[in-house]
Amino acid sequence: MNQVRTPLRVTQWSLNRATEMSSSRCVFVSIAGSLLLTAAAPAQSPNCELLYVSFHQQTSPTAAPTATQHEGRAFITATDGAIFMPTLQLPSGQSRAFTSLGDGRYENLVTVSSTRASLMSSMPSGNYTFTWQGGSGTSSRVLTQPHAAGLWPAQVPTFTPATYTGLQGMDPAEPFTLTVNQFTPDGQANQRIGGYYITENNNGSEGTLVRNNLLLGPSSQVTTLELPPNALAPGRSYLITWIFAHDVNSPGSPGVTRTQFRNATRLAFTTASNCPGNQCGTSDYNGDGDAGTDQDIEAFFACIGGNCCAACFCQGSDFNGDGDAGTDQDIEAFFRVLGGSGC
Ligand SMILES: [Ca+2]
Ligand SMILES: [Ca+2]
Repeated sequence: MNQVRTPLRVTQWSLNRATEMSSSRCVFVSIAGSLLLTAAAPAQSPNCELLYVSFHQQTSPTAAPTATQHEGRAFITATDGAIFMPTLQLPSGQSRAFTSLGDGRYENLVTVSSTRASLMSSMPSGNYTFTWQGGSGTSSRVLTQPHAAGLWPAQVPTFTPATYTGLQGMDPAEPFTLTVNQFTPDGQANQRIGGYYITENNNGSEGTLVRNNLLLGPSSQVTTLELPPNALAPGRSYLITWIFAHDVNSPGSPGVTRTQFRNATRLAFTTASNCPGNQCGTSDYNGDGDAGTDQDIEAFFACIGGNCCAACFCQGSDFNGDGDAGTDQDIEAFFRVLGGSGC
């Protein structure tokens, strides 16, 4: 199975980079670098990409996901040497600066739109010129995006009723089978992406990436993927996003100079808690495997203060399990257990 490499960073967009890393490099054109400079320091060949995404939210086992937002972004990613001060020129002639994401990636959020039509209007077909400074001076590459209306997947990912219902309160200690509708890629697409990723749910926004199972090529058409046991933590809220995407290489550009059109459907769920609620804590309060350390004591008092770490005792500061949190009795029980006694 041709599985996309797990990204190092958390964001939705880093997943895009993960797909880039599996492809070959793009061609480049040196503009200002002299022959001497070019010979002394080969020009870089960063990846240049446009990403169009229609986000959908699924809030019912049976109703179709509804579009929530449409975004257009551009990325330039160093592959073989540092690049500096990259800029993007839109088909309109407008110039945009990129923002560094670290580790060689630069991003420009071109537009956020309420409809797909306005997205395509703000980020239309045409020539996008990526320019950067590097070892050979100033270089640039033109990405031609020929699809005025986009080359969107015909289907929007939709979790089956059983998957939607089963995810709510699922037991993370057990494997879980995720199933979505069929994805039939357009024949014009050079490459497809399907599959899912899961992040923590920060009040509806994507938090830390906890699992990435995006697939390239023919594998992208699978409609069932398994979430293995213990990939998630109990009693936590997550966002799962399934993606159907077309990757389209720019005509005449043999490498990573390409455009991706993506339908993404997001679903919020909370795993079942396995916290007993009425038990005594242990001397490894912070759950790092070491019992009775200074860190355990600090974590316990931080939790009493309202800041309980994710791996800490699941009852929080109700150490003695009597239902009252952070009392003198909890503190006394904590130090008794730390001293090797019972609660
Ligand atoms: Ca510990
Ligand atoms: Ca208590």
